[in-house]
Amino acid sequence: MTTTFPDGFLWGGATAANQLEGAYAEGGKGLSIQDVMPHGITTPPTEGPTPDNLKLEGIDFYHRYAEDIALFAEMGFSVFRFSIAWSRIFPQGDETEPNEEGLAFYDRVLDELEKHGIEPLITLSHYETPLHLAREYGGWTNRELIGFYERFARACFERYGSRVKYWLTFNEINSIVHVPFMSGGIPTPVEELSKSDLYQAIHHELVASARVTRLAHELAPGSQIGCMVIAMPTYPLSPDPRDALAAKQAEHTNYAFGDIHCRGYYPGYLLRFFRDNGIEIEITDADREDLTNTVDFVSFSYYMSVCQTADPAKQATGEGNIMGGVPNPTLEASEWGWQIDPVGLRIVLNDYWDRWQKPLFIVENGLGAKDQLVEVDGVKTVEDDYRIAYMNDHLVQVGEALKDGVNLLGYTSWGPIDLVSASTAQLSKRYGFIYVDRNDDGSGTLERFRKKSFGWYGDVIRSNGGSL
Ligand code: BGP
Repeated sequence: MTTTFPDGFLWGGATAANQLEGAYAEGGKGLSIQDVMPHGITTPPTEGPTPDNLKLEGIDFYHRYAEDIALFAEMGFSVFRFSIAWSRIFPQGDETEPNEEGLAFYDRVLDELEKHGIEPLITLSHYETPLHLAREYGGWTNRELIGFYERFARACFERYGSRVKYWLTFNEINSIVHVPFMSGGIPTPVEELSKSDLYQAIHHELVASARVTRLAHELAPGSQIGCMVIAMPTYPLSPDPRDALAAKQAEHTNYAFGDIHCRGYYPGYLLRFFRDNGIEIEITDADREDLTNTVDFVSFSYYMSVCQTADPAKQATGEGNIMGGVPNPTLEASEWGWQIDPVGLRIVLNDYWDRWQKPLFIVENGLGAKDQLVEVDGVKTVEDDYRIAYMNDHLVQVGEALKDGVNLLGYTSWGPIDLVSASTAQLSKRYGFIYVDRNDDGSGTLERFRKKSFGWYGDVIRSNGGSL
């Protein structure tokens, strides 16, 4: 079988602590913002953890990681992306000493990965700001968060730096523009949050990301640090140049994060956006210096594309899409309104490579769907041909991008094992190759079952993309 995927291409899956670990109060863990977000991203947080929050138990990866990693190994994973729950290491976020029990848990996960020859890819912050930092400090609007985050990162690099090469600083850092509480731990209701406060918080995250990049290079020589953005190509709704400009400007909102991470300074279009909108933020000389610590690679999630128009009458927002944009009349959508666009992935790969000339890493992609557990020859499984079709179509386009000359390090599908959805906080929006018996009402045995896609993905990995 011929393949366009290079030798050593990393194949695997991606997860986040808050969506699969569970054990929210074990091992000395403090509360994170997710522990008070039982109903997804649109409902205000609760006072404390409530029993209807599926994330509190997740899929119990905290206790079942060995079994789950063995299943990933069975598919042939060479990389596994997971996040370190900040509040396991610094329960409140502002302590000076890390929590040993929390550190020890990720030692065990890393041991297990090592046993199977799986490379770890760690996200330092995946929508999991310690709740205390949100409530007492206003989340990332507060400059003090830079120091707390740096201390957390230092503890991780000191402990795991010798065995972890790939690190991501903030998951989907550009999502903070749309979901400031989940992404930036900012408790102010969106309607009351000023643009200056929002962009100040963004600035703090960008400085923190750059400082931690420098720190990793100092403490863990050879480590590779990436930024992580939501990639969502935005097409003009029509050939009208005004629509093309509107699309470009919408892309700028996303590009800005990659531009600063890769170039080390604020782009002119963003400074103009600040001027036009009366946005004033504090950027010190030391911040400017810090920002010059650029990333080694660019990683991104890719689920969909959108359109943009200059015509206010046509500016309807697509359903279920936090990033905005106008639905594309040429594309089908998932059950949650996310428009399916495999070619868009080739476009993004070319675009990012042309723009930044840094190695790329696809760290999320997949189809959320309502799966049906059935019995075939006495074995419980899910016949998820729709998921196989989605992923196959996307990976074929990845192959095309490789032929276009794009430098791509690897591919981790989102949620290789079913976990709690970020946007809906439910389990019924499933992405996995492995089905987990847990339902939206919390019932279920937590037993794991291989879906049809499990075998399909294993074949893709073993043939290094040759079976696509
Ligand atoms: C990304 C997040 C993930 C994840 C994924 C799928 O935005 O980084 O945490 O959950 O999207 O989204 P959802 O779970 O809402 O379907």
